[in-house]
Amino acid sequence: MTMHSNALTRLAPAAAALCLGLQLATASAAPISYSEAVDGDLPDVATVIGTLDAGANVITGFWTLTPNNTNSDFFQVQLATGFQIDSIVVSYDLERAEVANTGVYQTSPAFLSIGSGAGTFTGPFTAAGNFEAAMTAGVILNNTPWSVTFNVSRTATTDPGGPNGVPEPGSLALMGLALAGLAATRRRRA
Ligand SMILES: [Ca+2]
Repeated sequence: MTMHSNALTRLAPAAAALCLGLQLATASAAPISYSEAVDGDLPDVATVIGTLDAGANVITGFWTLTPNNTNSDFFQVQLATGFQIDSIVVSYDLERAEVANTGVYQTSPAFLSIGSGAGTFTGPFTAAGNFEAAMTAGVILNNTPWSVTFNVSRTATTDPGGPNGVPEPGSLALMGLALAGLAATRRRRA
């Protein structure tokens, strides 16, 4: 057996590994969906509650008058390499929360103040790291709801299969045929 005739057997595992890698990359977790009503009251010290995925990552909570009359809800989310935050939407009823003091920041790799109060903060924010929302209200009606939505997409350079982010079976088959053809060509030349 010549060195060239081994090309196919060397390339086949590589092609299989490549296909598996693409499948794993697209079989990612769903966008974050955190609700204080379901998942528990957020603490007043920011803790990471999840990693952002493509789509609308929605965190909802509510300010309560108990136990300390100044309920503060802090949380952090992580942005992985290959994703970007297109916009962050902070929403609450100003009529119910007169002294809301809320802020959204990127805390790593560098500190960046993104915006305060209710509103839409338009990115894209592309630096992988941690983002924090500090939701604090002073004068509120009890059980005033708030929400923070991170709209996330894949960055263009890491999108494996176009706008939908899903590799087409046809393109994978073509890639396999190309690798097999390359191996066959090199074998014939041997
Ligand atoms: Ca709360």
